Amino acid sequence: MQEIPINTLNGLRYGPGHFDRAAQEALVEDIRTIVAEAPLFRPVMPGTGKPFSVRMTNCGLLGWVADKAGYRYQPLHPVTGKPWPEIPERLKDLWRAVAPDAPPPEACLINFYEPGAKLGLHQDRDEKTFDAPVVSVSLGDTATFRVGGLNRKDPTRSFRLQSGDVVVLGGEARLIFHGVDRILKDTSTLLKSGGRINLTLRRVTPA
Ligand code: MD3
Ligand code: FE
Repeated sequence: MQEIPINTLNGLRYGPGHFDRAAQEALVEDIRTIVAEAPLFRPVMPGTGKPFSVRMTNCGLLGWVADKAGYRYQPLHPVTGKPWPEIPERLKDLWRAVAPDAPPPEACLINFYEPGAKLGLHQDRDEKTFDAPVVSVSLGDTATFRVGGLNRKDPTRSFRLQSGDVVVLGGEARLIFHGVDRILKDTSTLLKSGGRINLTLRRVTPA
């Protein structure tokens, strides 16, 4: 894992190709099982009700949801009313490897990007603790991903995230603004119908 300084902030670590093709295929199988139990849903912006271009689901004790009422973590799927499926063992292994000092992850948000989907610049601040890092895994088509600073107007840089890449956002970088500008079509053969999956493992409550 290489440390990438963001202006002067420490805590963004990048592991290009962390998962090889076989491990990526195994992760996709894990995700298919989860999605069969906890179907993808399309969140809407609180207040305006504008739909996200990204569809989502979760695994873990808690899942992140967005609806007209707000953004929050909750223990039940918003459509089925069932608990989220468990976090797959190979993702718990990843967390232990890259965040050995953090308590176990409570949530894994699964984002599914069709070509054309994007995620505007935002901070991840719905958690009740920012002590643990956010750990991200990219699968499928390459994304151009943007990271800024702690203020929305800070300068941003963009990176490409490829299938199998892992990013760890901790320390001073935990609250930086970030987003996904675009998905580069036909850049991976991992997902039969194309698109991109991003997994983010999160600790939500203090240990
Ligand atoms: C966390 N996902 O789900 S992950 C999100 O590629 C989200 O789907 C993006 O942002 C995606 O909230 C990016 C990698 C990432 C990058 C910067 C971060 C996660 C981060 C900065 C702070 C916290
Ligand atoms: Fe985010």
